[in-house]
Amino acid sequence: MRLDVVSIFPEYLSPLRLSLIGRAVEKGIIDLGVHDLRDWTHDRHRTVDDTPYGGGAGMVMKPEPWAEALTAILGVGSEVPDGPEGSPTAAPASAESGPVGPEPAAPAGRQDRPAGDRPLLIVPSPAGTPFTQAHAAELAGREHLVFACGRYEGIDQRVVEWARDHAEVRLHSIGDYVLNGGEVAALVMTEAIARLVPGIIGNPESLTEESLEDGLLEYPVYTKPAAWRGRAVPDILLSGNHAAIARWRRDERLRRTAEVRPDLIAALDPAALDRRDRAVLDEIANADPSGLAWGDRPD
Ligand code: 6GU
Repeated sequence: MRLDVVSIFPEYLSPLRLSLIGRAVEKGIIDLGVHDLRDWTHDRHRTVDDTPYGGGAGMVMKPEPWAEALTAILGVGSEVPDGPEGSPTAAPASAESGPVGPEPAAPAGRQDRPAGDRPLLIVPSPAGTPFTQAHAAELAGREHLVFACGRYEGIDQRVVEWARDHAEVRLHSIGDYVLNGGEVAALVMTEAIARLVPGIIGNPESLTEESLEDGLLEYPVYTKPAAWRGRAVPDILLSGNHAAIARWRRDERLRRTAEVRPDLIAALDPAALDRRDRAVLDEIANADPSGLAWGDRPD
């Protein structure tokens, strides 16, 4: 997988060189480029922002540096220049020497490739679609992901519109709160994606049993000692009865999820629930006087 990130704070992305993703980059499973947007400016002050049309607080990221950066990174072919103040679209020499990402952007012309192989441009934004595990799993199979990290009040809207002619473009949010910029959100999304890329995690089984893969939260886990500060590990986990342990774990997942994320329970496919699942959920619903039993729920 090729992974490019563009930011005015490339140092913010240095965690991509650590741990799991860092090792994948070293092994060549992930080909990483971190780029400083200011490398595509041409004025003395390396300006990336300007005041918003229509007024209002804050600054907006100018379209020209973004278009030049994305032209180089997405491998856009012959483009109409921006106009009199526009400039050639080739990446400047320094573009590929960000502090954490010296690799060149791979050329990625697109018209003649299958849709899934087109570069995918992800714009982290609180106005985007909520990013989920299902998105992470889908994106882990992509050839080329590019994250465009905005700051200030955002990037000029025309950049997104223009980019749609050259790549698949998606806006994603990581939750209902406001960050100062897209960098941390890009880190969150790349971690969720990269750990699903084949060859990155030693034991792929640990991926399939996990929280949210099937719409439920994780069961509680325990390790030695069996008794600690007056608290015992649940007996069943010491029983050696693997079927009973699996059932207990599933019950715990259902209980936990019903307690803290009833929205996830409501979203479950009823066909994915067995009789025992329904009994556990009914028990929880009956214990809660305001709750509807599973079978009584609308839909
Ligand atoms: Cl993706 N960006 C910013 N700036 N704030 C956010 C976010 C993204 N997701 C939640 N809050």
